[in-house]
Amino acid sequence: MLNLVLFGPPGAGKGTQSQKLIDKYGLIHLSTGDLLRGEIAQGTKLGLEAKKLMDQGLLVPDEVVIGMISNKLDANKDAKGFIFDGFPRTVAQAEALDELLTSKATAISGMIALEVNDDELEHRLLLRGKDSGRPDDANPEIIRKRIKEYNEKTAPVAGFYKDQNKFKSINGIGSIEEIFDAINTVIISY
Ligand code: B4P
Repeated sequence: MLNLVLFGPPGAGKGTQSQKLIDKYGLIHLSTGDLLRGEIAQGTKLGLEAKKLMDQGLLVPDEVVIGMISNKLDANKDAKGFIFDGFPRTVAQAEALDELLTSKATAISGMIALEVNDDELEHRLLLRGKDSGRPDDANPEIIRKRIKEYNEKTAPVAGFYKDQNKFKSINGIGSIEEIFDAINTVIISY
């Protein structure tokens, strides 16, 4: 099974590259951001709670996203593999993911981190915010809050996978095809 964690700050290109990887490898895409936005669109209690945090650029509680991922893994028992996009975002989430996968007799193949500087991230997110309708992309202050949240809570997740010799970092600046080629080079090495 190919189980890939696509990692990087908000706007690094995780969602963009995930779409291309699904097409190429037939993997199931598990984006906690998309799952949360789905809950918001349906107006569920979970969605209403998550929206308050997401609109401020804050992470939603670990137990909420771990529960969503657990349900999706159970619902896709015959999958060839998974792309985890935007998850795990804390070390507690990474530990929970390892336990969930071990219970299904599988494991993470590797984490691929997209490196992009803060100015470029802000530029990309503001550009997307012009027509995405995402409140968290529309405002420079909220974007900076998301990047701060990433540096404080999410960046340490890289260490978790480095300790397991599963971490590879690539340049996330360049054309979408150039970055996709670099990701594929890493996948071939698994
Ligand atoms: P996400 O939906 O994961 O959003 P994101 O970090 O902004 O990344 P995304 O994948 O959408 O953007 P991409 O880089 O592809 O999270 C949103 C919120 O949900 C979080 O702030 C948090 O509140 C909550 N949340 C989600 N998961 C959570 C978790 N596990 N725990 C707790 N809370 C959680 O693309 C950005 C833009 O760049 C696009 O417009 C794209 O077109 C452009 N782009 C991509 N590649 C490019 C390139 N090479 N060159 C130029 N532009 C490029």
